[in-house]
Amino acid sequence: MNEIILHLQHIMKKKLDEYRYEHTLGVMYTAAALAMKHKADINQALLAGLLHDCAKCYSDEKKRLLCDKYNVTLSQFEIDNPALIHAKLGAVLANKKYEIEDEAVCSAIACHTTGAPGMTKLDKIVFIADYIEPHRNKAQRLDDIRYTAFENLDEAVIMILCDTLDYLKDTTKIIDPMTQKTYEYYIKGGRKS
Ligand code: DGI
Ligand code: FE
Ligand code: FE
Repeated sequence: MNEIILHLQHIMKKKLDEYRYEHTLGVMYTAAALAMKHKADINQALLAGLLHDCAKCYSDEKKRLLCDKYNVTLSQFEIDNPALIHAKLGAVLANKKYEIEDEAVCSAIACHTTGAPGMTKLDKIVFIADYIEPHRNKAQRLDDIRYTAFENLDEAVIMILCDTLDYLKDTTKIIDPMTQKTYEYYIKGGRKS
Protein backbone atom coordinates (compact mmCIF):
# COMPACT_ATOMS: atom_id res chain seq x y z
CA MET A 1 0.00 0.00 0.00
CA ASN A 2 1.30 3.46 -0.71
CA GLU A 3 2.89 5.59 1.99
CA ILE A 4 0.15 8.22 2.06
CA ILE A 5 -2.41 5.57 2.89
CA LEU A 6 -0.22 4.04 5.63
CA HIS A 7 0.43 7.49 7.11
CA LEU A 8 -3.28 8.40 7.11
CA GLN A 9 -4.10 5.02 8.63
CA HIS A 10 -1.99 5.96 11.69
CA ILE A 11 -3.80 9.30 11.93
CA MET A 12 -7.23 7.66 11.69
CA LYS A 13 -6.30 5.23 14.45
CA LYS A 14 -5.85 8.23 16.74
CA LYS A 15 -8.84 10.23 15.52
CA LEU A 16 -11.44 7.45 15.64
CA ASP A 17 -12.73 5.27 18.46
CA GLU A 18 -11.94 1.56 18.37
CA TYR A 19 -15.17 0.42 16.69
CA ARG A 20 -15.02 3.22 14.10
CA TYR A 21 -11.40 2.41 13.27
CA GLU A 22 -12.15 -1.28 12.74
CA HIS A 23 -15.20 -0.33 10.62
CA THR A 24 -12.99 2.06 8.64
CA LEU A 25 -10.48 -0.69 7.82
CA GLY A 26 -13.41 -2.90 6.82
CA VAL A 27 -14.73 -0.23 4.47
CA MET A 28 -11.25 0.42 3.07
CA TYR A 29 -10.61 -3.23 2.17
CA THR A 30 -14.16 -3.90 1.00
CA ALA A 31 -14.00 -0.84 -1.27
CA ALA A 32 -10.68 -2.10 -2.66
CA ALA A 33 -12.19 -5.54 -3.37
CA LEU A 34 -15.18 -3.95 -5.12
CA ALA A 35 -12.77 -1.79 -7.14
CA MET A 36 -10.89 -4.93 -8.23
CA LYS A 37 -14.10 -6.64 -9.29
CA HIS A 38 -15.63 -3.63 -11.05
CA LYS A 39 -12.40 -2.29 -12.58
CA ALA A 40 -12.15 0.95 -10.62
CA ASP A 41 -8.97 2.54 -9.23
CA ILE A 42 -7.89 0.59 -6.15
CA ASN A 43 -5.89 3.40 -4.55
CA GLN A 44 -8.82 5.82 -4.81
CA ALA A 45 -11.07 3.18 -3.24
CA LEU A 46 -8.62 2.55 -0.38
CA LEU A 47 -8.18 6.26 0.30
CA ALA A 48 -11.89 7.12 0.19
CA GLY A 49 -12.70 4.10 2.37
CA LEU A 50 -10.02 5.09 4.88
CA LEU A 51 -11.22 8.70 5.20
CA HIS A 52 -14.98 8.28 4.71
CA ASP A 53 -15.79 8.61 8.45
CA CYS A 54 -12.86 10.90 9.38
CA ALA A 55 -15.30 13.49 10.82
CA LYS A 56 -17.54 10.97 12.59
CA CYS A 57 -16.06 10.94 16.09
CA TYR A 58 -16.27 14.65 16.88
CA SER A 59 -19.06 15.93 19.15
CA ASP A 60 -21.96 17.69 17.42
CA GLU A 61 -20.67 20.99 18.80
CA LYS A 62 -17.17 20.37 17.42
CA LYS A 63 -18.65 19.36 14.04
CA ARG A 64 -20.51 22.67 13.88
CA LEU A 65 -17.33 24.58 14.80
CA LEU A 66 -15.38 22.75 12.10
CA CYS A 67 -18.11 23.54 9.55
CA ASP A 68 -17.78 27.22 10.46
CA LYS A 69 -14.00 27.07 10.23
CA TYR A 70 -13.99 25.43 6.80
CA ASN A 71 -17.02 27.30 5.41
CA VAL A 72 -19.11 24.17 5.02
CA THR A 73 -22.69 25.18 4.28
CA LEU A 74 -25.22 22.84 5.85
CA SER A 75 -28.79 22.24 4.75
CA GLN A 76 -31.50 22.81 7.35
CA PHE A 77 -31.91 19.04 7.39
CA GLU A 78 -28.26 18.53 8.32
CA ILE A 79 -28.50 21.15 11.05
CA ASP A 80 -31.50 19.32 12.51
CA ASN A 81 -29.88 15.87 12.05
CA PRO A 82 -26.22 16.23 13.01
CA ALA A 83 -25.53 12.51 12.34
CA LEU A 84 -25.52 13.45 8.66
CA ILE A 85 -22.92 16.23 8.91
CA HIS A 86 -19.89 13.92 8.99
CA ALA A 87 -20.14 13.08 5.28
CA LYS A 88 -19.90 16.62 3.89
CA LEU A 89 -17.51 17.75 6.64
CA GLY A 90 -15.39 14.62 6.11
CA ALA A 91 -14.96 15.48 2.43
CA VAL A 92 -13.75 18.98 3.33
CA LEU A 93 -11.39 17.70 6.03
CA ALA A 94 -9.99 15.14 3.57
CA ASN A 95 -9.17 18.01 1.23
CA LYS A 96 -8.10 20.80 3.59
CA LYS A 97 -6.70 18.91 6.59
CA TYR A 98 -5.43 15.67 5.07
CA GLU A 99 -4.44 17.33 1.78
CA ILE A 100 -6.26 14.99 -0.58
CA GLU A 101 -6.53 16.86 -3.86
CA ASP A 102 -8.28 14.10 -5.75
CA GLU A 103 -11.85 15.42 -6.13
CA ALA A 104 -13.16 11.96 -6.97
CA VAL A 105 -12.08 10.73 -3.54
CA CYS A 106 -13.58 13.76 -1.76
CA SER A 107 -16.85 13.34 -3.69
CA ALA A 108 -17.12 9.70 -2.60
CA ILE A 109 -16.70 10.77 1.04
CA ALA A 110 -19.28 13.56 0.65
CA CYS A 111 -22.06 11.27 -0.57
CA HIS A 112 -21.31 8.10 1.40
CA THR A 113 -24.26 8.45 3.80
CA THR A 114 -27.23 9.41 1.62
CA GLY A 115 -25.89 8.59 -1.82
CA ALA A 116 -26.67 11.04 -4.64
CA PRO A 117 -28.23 10.85 -8.09
CA GLY A 118 -25.62 10.21 -10.79
CA MET A 119 -22.94 8.80 -8.53
CA THR A 120 -19.61 7.82 -10.09
CA LYS A 121 -18.41 4.22 -9.89
CA LEU A 122 -16.13 5.19 -6.98
CA ASP A 123 -19.02 6.94 -5.15
CA LYS A 124 -21.13 3.79 -5.45
CA ILE A 125 -18.28 1.56 -4.29
CA VAL A 126 -17.72 3.56 -1.10
CA PHE A 127 -21.47 3.91 -0.44
CA ILE A 128 -21.87 0.12 -0.75
CA ALA A 129 -18.68 -0.78 1.15
CA ASP A 130 -19.87 1.33 4.10
CA TYR A 131 -23.00 -0.83 4.30
CA ILE A 132 -21.59 -4.30 3.65
CA GLU A 133 -18.14 -4.33 5.28
CA PRO A 134 -17.67 -7.42 7.47
CA HIS A 135 -18.25 -5.73 10.87
CA ARG A 136 -21.78 -4.74 9.87
CA ASN A 137 -24.29 -7.27 11.13
CA LYS A 138 -27.56 -5.52 11.91
CA ALA A 139 -29.15 -4.77 8.55
CA GLN A 140 -31.62 -7.14 6.97
CA ARG A 141 -30.69 -9.25 3.89
CA LEU A 142 -27.01 -8.31 4.23
CA ASP A 143 -25.85 -11.59 2.64
CA ASP A 144 -28.00 -10.94 -0.39
CA ILE A 145 -26.70 -7.37 -0.73
CA ARG A 146 -23.10 -8.59 -0.32
CA TYR A 147 -23.45 -11.06 -3.19
CA THR A 148 -25.22 -8.48 -5.36
CA ALA A 149 -22.51 -5.85 -4.75
CA PHE A 150 -20.00 -8.05 -6.58
CA GLU A 151 -22.40 -8.56 -9.49
CA ASN A 152 -24.07 -5.19 -10.09
CA LEU A 153 -23.31 -1.92 -8.30
CA ASP A 154 -26.58 -0.18 -9.23
CA GLU A 155 -28.65 -3.14 -7.98
CA ALA A 156 -26.79 -3.06 -4.66
CA VAL A 157 -27.28 0.71 -4.34
CA ILE A 158 -31.03 0.26 -4.83
CA MET A 159 -31.24 -2.55 -2.25
CA ILE A 160 -29.33 -0.49 0.33
CA LEU A 161 -31.44 2.64 -0.20
CA CYS A 162 -34.65 0.61 -0.08
CA ASP A 163 -33.67 -0.99 3.23
CA THR A 164 -32.35 2.30 4.65
CA LEU A 165 -35.64 4.04 3.81
CA ASP A 166 -37.59 1.18 5.45
CA TYR A 167 -35.37 1.34 8.51
CA LEU A 168 -35.74 5.12 8.83
CA LYS A 169 -39.53 4.85 8.50
CA ASP A 170 -39.62 2.12 11.19
CA THR A 171 -37.54 4.18 13.58
CA THR A 172 -39.61 7.28 12.74
CA LYS A 173 -36.46 9.18 11.81
CA ILE A 174 -37.02 11.94 9.29
CA ILE A 175 -35.75 10.99 5.86
CA ASP A 176 -33.13 13.20 4.25
CA PRO A 177 -34.62 14.36 0.91
CA MET A 178 -31.33 13.31 -0.71
CA THR A 179 -31.78 9.66 0.39
CA GLN A 180 -35.27 9.64 -1.18
CA LYS A 181 -34.12 11.44 -4.34
CA THR A 182 -31.25 9.01 -4.82
CA TYR A 183 -33.54 6.00 -4.43
CA GLU A 184 -35.98 7.39 -7.01
CA TYR A 185 -33.13 8.11 -9.42
CA TYR A 186 -31.72 4.58 -9.28
CA ILE A 187 -35.04 2.75 -9.22
CA LYS A 188 -35.87 4.52 -12.50
CA GLY A 189 -32.73 3.09 -14.09
CA GLY A 190 -30.11 5.70 -13.15
CA ARG A 191 -26.81 5.59 -14.91
CA LYS A 192 -25.37 2.13 -15.38
CA SER A 193 -22.13 1.37 -13.61
O1 DGI B 1 -21.22 6.62 9.48
P1 DGI B 1 -21.71 5.19 9.46
O2 DGI B 1 -22.39 4.79 10.75
O3 DGI B 1 -20.67 4.22 9.06
O4 DGI B 1 -22.84 5.08 8.33
P2 DGI B 1 -23.55 6.30 7.56
O5 DGI B 1 -22.55 7.27 7.09
O6 DGI B 1 -24.44 5.64 6.54
O7 DGI B 1 -24.42 7.02 8.65
C1 DGI B 1 -25.46 6.35 9.26
C2 DGI B 1 -26.26 7.35 10.06
O8 DGI B 1 -26.90 8.24 9.16
C3 DGI B 1 -27.33 6.71 10.88
O9 DGI B 1 -27.32 7.36 12.15
C4 DGI B 1 -28.63 7.02 10.15
C5 DGI B 1 -28.28 8.31 9.46
N1 DGI B 1 -29.03 8.51 8.22
C6 DGI B 1 -28.78 8.06 6.97
N2 DGI B 1 -29.70 8.47 6.09
C7 DGI B 1 -30.57 9.22 6.82
C8 DGI B 1 -30.13 9.24 8.16
N3 DGI B 1 -30.76 9.91 9.15
C9 DGI B 1 -31.88 10.55 8.83
N4 DGI B 1 -32.50 11.21 9.78
N5 DGI B 1 -32.37 10.58 7.54
C10 DGI B 1 -31.75 9.93 6.50
O10 DGI B 1 -32.24 9.95 5.36
FE1 FE C 1 -20.52 7.53 7.71
FE1 FE D 1 -19.00 4.40 7.79
